Amino acid sequence: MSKIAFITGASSGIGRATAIKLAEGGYNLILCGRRLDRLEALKSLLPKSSLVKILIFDVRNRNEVESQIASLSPEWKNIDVLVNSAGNAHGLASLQTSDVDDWDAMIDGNVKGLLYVSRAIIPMMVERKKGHIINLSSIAGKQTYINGVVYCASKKSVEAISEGMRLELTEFGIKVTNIAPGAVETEFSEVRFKGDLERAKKVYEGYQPLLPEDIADTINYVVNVPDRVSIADILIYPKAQASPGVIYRSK
Ligand code: 8X3
Repeated sequence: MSKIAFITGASSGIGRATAIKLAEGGYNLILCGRRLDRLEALKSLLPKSSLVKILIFDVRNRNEVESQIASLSPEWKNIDVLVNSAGNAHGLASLQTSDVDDWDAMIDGNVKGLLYVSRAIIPMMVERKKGHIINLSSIAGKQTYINGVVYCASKKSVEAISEGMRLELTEFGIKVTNIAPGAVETEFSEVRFKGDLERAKKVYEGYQPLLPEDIADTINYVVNVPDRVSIADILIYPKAQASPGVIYRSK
């Protein structure tokens, strides 16, 4: 079988764009997400030369994660690339006013979910003495901003997890790449603002945000460098952005 990439959060945004890019490059894919209809629609777009397996689970549900990954047949367990793309922001408010359920959603999805999936897949990579894990962090993992404390904390955790995975897995020939994008136009802001499309649109007004395809291109690059090369950490902004709060917009 050709190489296999396992992608969480594949039903939208960066995960979806990465699936398309890697399929074009000849990968077989395990597409993971919560929404079967979206994953089926994505599968129908992919080149027929790519074998595609769909797994439906919420990364926050540890039992689902474990049982879905355990259900893979032996040949599908030869996972070469894990893209931990699932994750979201919920709310944009100060610590003392924000909704504690939003904190749970972010810590459970962005941190614990990523860990559950990785915990299930890393032993397979260790056994084969090869593999590449790509963790989607954020500029929020590098710099904390007002009203985003828990989201930033969850992404700082991703940074720590990437660093720790690299320390523990290099010995087994497994690469770990941490990718921290700035503003990418996806459903991210729509989810953060709980469906308020007007508010979400404003985040990307007056400049050209990154597109999910830009991050997919980066992922495609890091998985295709020579085997001797390990790209550890990448920070990517749109041209108009200089920090989380500094974006130059046209008037
Ligand atoms: C998304 C980027 O700046 O909205 O992770 O936190 S930001």
